Amino acid sequence: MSIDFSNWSNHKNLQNWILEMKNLCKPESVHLCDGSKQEFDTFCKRLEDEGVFKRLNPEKRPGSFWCVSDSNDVARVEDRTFICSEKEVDAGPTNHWCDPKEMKQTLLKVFDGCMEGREMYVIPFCMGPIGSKLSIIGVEITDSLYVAVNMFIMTRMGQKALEFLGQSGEFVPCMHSVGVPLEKGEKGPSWPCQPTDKKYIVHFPQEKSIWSYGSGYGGNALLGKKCLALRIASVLAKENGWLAEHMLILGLTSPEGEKKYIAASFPSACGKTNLAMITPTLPGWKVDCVGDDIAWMKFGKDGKLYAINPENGYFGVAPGTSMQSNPNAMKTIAKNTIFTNVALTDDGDVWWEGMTKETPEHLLSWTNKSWDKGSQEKAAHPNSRFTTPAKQCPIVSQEMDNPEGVPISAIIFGGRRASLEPLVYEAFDWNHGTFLGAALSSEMTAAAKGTIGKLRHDPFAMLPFCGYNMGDYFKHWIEMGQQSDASNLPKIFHVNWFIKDENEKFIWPGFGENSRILKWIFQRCDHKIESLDTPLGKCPKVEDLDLNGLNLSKETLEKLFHIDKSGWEEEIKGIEEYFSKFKDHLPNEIKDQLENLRKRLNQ
Ligand code: SAT
Ligand code: MN
Repeated sequence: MSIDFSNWSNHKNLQNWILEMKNLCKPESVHLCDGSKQEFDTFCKRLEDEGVFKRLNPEKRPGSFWCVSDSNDVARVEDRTFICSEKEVDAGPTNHWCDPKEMKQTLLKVFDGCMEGREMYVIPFCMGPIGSKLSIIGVEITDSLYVAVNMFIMTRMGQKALEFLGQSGEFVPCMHSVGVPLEKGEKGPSWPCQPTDKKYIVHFPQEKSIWSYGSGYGGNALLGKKCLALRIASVLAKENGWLAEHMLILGLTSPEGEKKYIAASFPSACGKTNLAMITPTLPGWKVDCVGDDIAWMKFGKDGKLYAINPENGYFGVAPGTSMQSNPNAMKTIAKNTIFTNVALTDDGDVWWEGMTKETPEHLLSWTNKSWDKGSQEKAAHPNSRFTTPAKQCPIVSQEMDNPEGVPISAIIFGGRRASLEPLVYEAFDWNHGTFLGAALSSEMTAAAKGTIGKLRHDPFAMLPFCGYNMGDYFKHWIEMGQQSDASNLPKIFHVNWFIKDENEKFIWPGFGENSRILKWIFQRCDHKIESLDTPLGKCPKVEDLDLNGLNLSKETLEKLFHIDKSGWEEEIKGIEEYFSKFKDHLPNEIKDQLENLRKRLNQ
């Protein structure tokens, strides 16, 4: 069987690669995607006919679908994620490394015939605005129709990507299979996948290629996202002097009409989507959303750092999303959305924990079982997700398609910390800010397989996403700071929305109220207000924080900014031990920052 490439692409390398992969995977047929609405609708209909998708009640949620995954395929599998650089040291101590030749052998074996009895879909996609110098093209080959329709929402895919690629442009080959071939006529499971220890999420940073096997879920399978836009892009960024970061991008406009862009980095499932779409409680302040997960940033000719969001949709955590916590997300997902692993209501709509005050009496849970109110089990999986078009967000930024990106004034780092880290502080300078990113720790969430709530180091919220040695990544950040002068560099901040009291209750209201902190950051960028030097960094003067109407007690306020010296001494020991992993790849600048912090605390 040959493939008819006419009317699709005459890119010879692309054609050859597709033929090679077809010969390896031996699919029954090949579908070259054009990215049209008609194609998307046909695919969704097919998923419906196969019983994978259930169409939601069109009166409640038009154009939307519900589906559930296999219970062994619900999150990223970090233990099965590999960085196969030529040298082990280039993957660094935080990544799983495997010799590229050895891994290729393994992959060629598992991919051999892996698509038998299935259709192979070829998905050309563009990460970033079409035509932007910052954008990168990928082509994902997959045997999962679910992946194809998700890629349709998450990326700019199909003919427009192919046109941008032209006859000889470069692309990142992204090979994906769920790893479950079918006998002739066999139907197979509705969510085919392999057990965890047979999954492979593999990156070849030298060759710039991705191979993913055995999982159909999220970042394991939608290869434009974490695999390309973070792991491979971080390597490209290091090679070419830019940054590929796990950051949201938002525009903040003051009541006076002045606008600044802020990028913010938090680990998975720590509220990036909520902050990116925040509804400020402060009168007159407005936010628009450029992106909720990934930022690619490069210095412009004017010395300012410009950011684009490479994605075209949101793959957001459903539980906890409500009209109170994130009304803009709720409006975004009102239609044309794919829901994975949430619960289904009796009237054909979706539900998850935290969505409404009242829990429905009866649901179909994410495990496809009848579920009654009061049940011990969660109705929706904690890492259940919505896949939804960015353009549907009521506050989507007009700049989302701007090929030049938006100028970043501030960068925020944050994690989930029940104690120790105060509500907000500012770094003394770029190198100190780089240290704050490097020293970031956060309690683990359901976004990855692992122990929920366990505190772990997660530098720059990039622990699972950095495609090379994390020590070299720190160095790259230090060097980026030397590309421009201090007046043009974004200011760097650290925040912690998750401080708890003795009764395990959050003491900061969070969500829309975080706009109070954004206002302080905004004003600090203009040097409009002064700050208070502390051992950790520059803290707000109480009178400069707009806390009007919050009714915070003096005691709470103190807790929010308390610096626990002995706690910090322990923290420093932990950071030092963690940094020692990086051996001579840890930049001296970062070592110095840790020493400076220790000295400031002891003063
Ligand atoms: O599954 S994803 O990797 O896309 C989500 C996340 O962990 O941020
Ligand atoms: Mn993420």
